[in-house]
Amino acid sequence: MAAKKSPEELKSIFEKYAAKEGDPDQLSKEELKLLVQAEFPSLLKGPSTLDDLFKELDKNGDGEVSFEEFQVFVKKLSH
Ligand SMILES: [Ca+2]
Ligand SMILES: [Ca+2]
Repeated sequence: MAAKKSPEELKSIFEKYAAKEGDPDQLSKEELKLLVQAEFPSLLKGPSTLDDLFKELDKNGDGEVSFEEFQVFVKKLSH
């Protein structure tokens, strides 16, 4: 498991990747992929794919992950 990150670190990670393209407050699937590959590669070693993760996080189905939706991911990390 990756070293635990503080809420502040997670927020700055979210902002860094969300700002790469399109809406700077929303993570696209591509941005989520870059974020997970760079910061949490261990999450992609299990059976769940990035598609599964993205679907799980994008609760309102608008094709992007808001910081609020990202909290589910944060909770996953703390388990
Ligand atoms: Ca974005
Ligand atoms: Ca969404």
